[in-house]
Amino acid sequence: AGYNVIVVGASGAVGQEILQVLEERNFPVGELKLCATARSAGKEMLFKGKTYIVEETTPESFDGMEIALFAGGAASTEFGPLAAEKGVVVIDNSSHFRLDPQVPLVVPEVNPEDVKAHKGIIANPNCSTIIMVVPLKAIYDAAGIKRVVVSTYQAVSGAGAEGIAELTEHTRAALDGGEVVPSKFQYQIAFNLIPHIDVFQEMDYTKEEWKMVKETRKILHDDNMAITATTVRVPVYRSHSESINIETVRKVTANEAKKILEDFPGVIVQDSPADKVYPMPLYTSGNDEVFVGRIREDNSLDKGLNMWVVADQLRKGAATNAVQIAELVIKYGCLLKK
Ligand code: 2RA
Repeated sequence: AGYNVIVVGASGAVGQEILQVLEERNFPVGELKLCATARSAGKEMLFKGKTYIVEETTPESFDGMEIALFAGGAASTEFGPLAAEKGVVVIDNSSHFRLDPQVPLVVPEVNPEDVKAHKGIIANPNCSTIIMVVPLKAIYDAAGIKRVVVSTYQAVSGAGAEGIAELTEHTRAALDGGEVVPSKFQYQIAFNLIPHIDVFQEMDYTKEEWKMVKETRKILHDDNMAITATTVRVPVYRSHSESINIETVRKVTANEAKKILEDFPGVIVQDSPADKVYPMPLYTSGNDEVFVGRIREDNSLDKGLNMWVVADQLRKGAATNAVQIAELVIKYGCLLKK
């Protein structure tokens, strides 16, 4: 029994994490197919103790499949619509379809019902958006939100396995006095911060910053919410951190906010300054929750909150969120093939 699942982009950092999460959550997998570009075809990968050979993705790869998990990248554009036409429900981690009105953009703790409106493709939001919108939803429901100001401190895993490797290489070279050769990043990432993720667009904001603005409004169904973002690459391996300032409609004290967040699914509050308790990316990696700390009232606003949010970019930021969406597709019975 189970559902026939194809993972596209299986050999990359997100793809590997998707396999691990499918196994950990005991997702009801019937037949499993692992696909990637020709460059990765032939690689062996383990799932539930069984070895699978990665195949090159072709249109025929989707025959007989029911759910497709796309790790992201160009494959989504090339094969996503084709898979959906074949009756496969596509859960796509690329940015390509996220703002398409026909495509639900879903974080299961935030807007699960949107899954039901899918027409074959469901988009996984950008990692930095997912991490922000989980705690944001808790505050939004309790007190309404007028404006959000967010600054991110994004791990190198956001640039995939090569990004992870580059941090190691640059750090070693910097310490050994060797030559640092930037390739995934614009400059040396070791001992540095780079305020440039993706490409620059209108108003000299990057595409990463506009993603946080536009995706959050779509997920919360609130086009009036004022949001501004600054996204920065930092020398951290796997978890993204975000400093979030929120202007609320109704006043919320820090203690009220802490309680609201503690009660929200998918959030873990780590907030005890006297005991030096607050989330840090070195310790949140490998988890699926969004960790929140440094919860304070904004001293400069009548109705404002500050919080520090950290979560694993490869898991809740990508793989786990995608698998949770697949679980909703089954829960709501909205597969395409009956
Ligand atoms: C990054 N959010 O962090 C982008 C894509 N994962 O690089």
